[in-house]
Amino acid sequence: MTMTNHLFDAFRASMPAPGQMLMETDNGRSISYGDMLARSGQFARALVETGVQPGDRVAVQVEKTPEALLLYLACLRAGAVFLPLNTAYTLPELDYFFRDAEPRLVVCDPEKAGDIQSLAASVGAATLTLGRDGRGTLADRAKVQPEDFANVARGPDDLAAILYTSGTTGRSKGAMLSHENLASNARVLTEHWRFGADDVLIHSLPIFHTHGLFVATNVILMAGAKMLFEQKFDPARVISLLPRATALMGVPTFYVRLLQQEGLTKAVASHMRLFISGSAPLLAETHNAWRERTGHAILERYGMTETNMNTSNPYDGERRAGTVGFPLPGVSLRIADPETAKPLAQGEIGMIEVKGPNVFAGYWRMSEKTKAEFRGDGFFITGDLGLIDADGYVHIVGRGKDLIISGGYNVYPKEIESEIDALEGVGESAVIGVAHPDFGEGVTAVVVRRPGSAISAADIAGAIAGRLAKYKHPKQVIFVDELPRNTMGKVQKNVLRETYKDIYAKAG
Ligand code: MLC
Ligand code: AMP
Repeated sequence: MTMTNHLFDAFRASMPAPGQMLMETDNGRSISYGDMLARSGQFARALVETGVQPGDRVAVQVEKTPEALLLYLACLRAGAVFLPLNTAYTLPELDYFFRDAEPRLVVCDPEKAGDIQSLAASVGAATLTLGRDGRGTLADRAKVQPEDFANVARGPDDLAAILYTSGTTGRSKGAMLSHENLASNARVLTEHWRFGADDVLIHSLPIFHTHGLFVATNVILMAGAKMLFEQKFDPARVISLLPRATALMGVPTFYVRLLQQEGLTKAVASHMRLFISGSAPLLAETHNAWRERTGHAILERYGMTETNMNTSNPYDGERRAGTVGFPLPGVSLRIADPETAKPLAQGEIGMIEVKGPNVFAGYWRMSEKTKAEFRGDGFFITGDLGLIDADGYVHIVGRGKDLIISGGYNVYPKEIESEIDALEGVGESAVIGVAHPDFGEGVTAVVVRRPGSAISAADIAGAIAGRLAKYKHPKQVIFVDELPRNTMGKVQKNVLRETYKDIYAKAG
């Protein structure tokens, strides 16, 4: 009897002939669909041999390699919960995730294994390694296994993955994503964006977040298509790949940097059928410049870790700059009063709330927090402020949550403020996002010194270096005598954002 494994079976159902390529890497490796099936089976067996049982978390902090993707698929097949972690996370950050998620197994880069192994052991997890060359103790254990593997049965509601998103309160929350959350979204996106077996996607995103892992990879697997799998985003490389590709998915910073390349022309982009942007707002000016240079209208979509993708501009029809398009099929979206939850009239600005098979199962071991972020009728409160225009396009006009998005990575000010405030010599701080030409928003710290202290920007940078991932570090630290406050005593971040709005105007 064959077991059903909800998400993997969905991929399997659209799998092309085993000899068809799934990916080609920038260092000349090719992985066919047949290889994927055989090797993910070996990896799944290695997981089971290591003691991973259905429902166990497998925490993974590794460089982007085909083997890292095989590990994701192996987790699905073994019924484990895949827990990817940004390679930039520091040891104190990892320590939190391990304590919270209690993984059975941690897979890390061999170069970091010394430090990570003891953190993992302190929560009772085993450690295996997987390096940037695809080798390590996990790969060693996998390659001696038989290639066939009887998938562990998993239903639509079983967990496939936990992805951590930082919280406004400073504590990261693990968003629990079910097999059906991922399967339904991948299916809808594949159809909506017309992906088919002939597509070739340039994959230059990291694979530890929703965008690179689920939106990009799951869509390719669901379409039986191929990826040009790049270790990291390199604009000149991307331009050189355009004539062999049909689609690109990126964060706005990708498009800003590609526009700086002289080689970006209509001719070089003529083989492409689709450019997609998301994870942060794409400026209308970038959209327009792209259309002028390449003849293509970038298709912008909107999603988040908790919900997968919610809206998309149309494939046919007008892709309207500065909007995120329409709710995807199966997704209900409404604009509500943030305080009273009362639905608002068309054109009014309010909280974006969504409901559908894409919306996550809740935060890992945080039932109160989960409850607080859903309305009684099951709509999830996104924290994004928006409106629906007369033609039905959704516009995101701001955030109700105190969040900065830098180069597509979320940074929660509270987390940085807590680190800075803990330093001797600091009275208080406010961390804000300021318009940045490359990253969209630049993380900026406004700091009040304690009387008599001479603490400098370099001192602050040095102190947080080993504690916070690099992309969270302030690009500038500004010292002031006091922070602006309203009559309630609350720091007025809007005043700070206005005061410092031009500090990155000339940055590149
Ligand atoms: C790197 N740095 C960043 C940064 N990325 N700083 C702020 N914000 C970022 N996003 C730091 C580096 O540590 C380095 O520090 C310096 O900036 C310059 O590095 P770089 O070489 O220019 O960076 P690069 O490696 O090119 O990375 C930039 C990037 C990358 C934009 C390509 O950040 C990226 O791939 N972003 C994609 C993020 C993503 O996938 N988001 C999706 C989340 S899912 P120093 O000091 O050492 O020089 C989601 C849901 C949805 O949001 O809807 O999709
Ligand atoms: P994350 O928690 O990393 O998944 O980030 C999700 C957040 O990114 C959303 O809540 C939005 O604030 C933002 N986001 C994603 N796509 C877009 C977009 N196209 N335009 C504006 N903001 C976006």
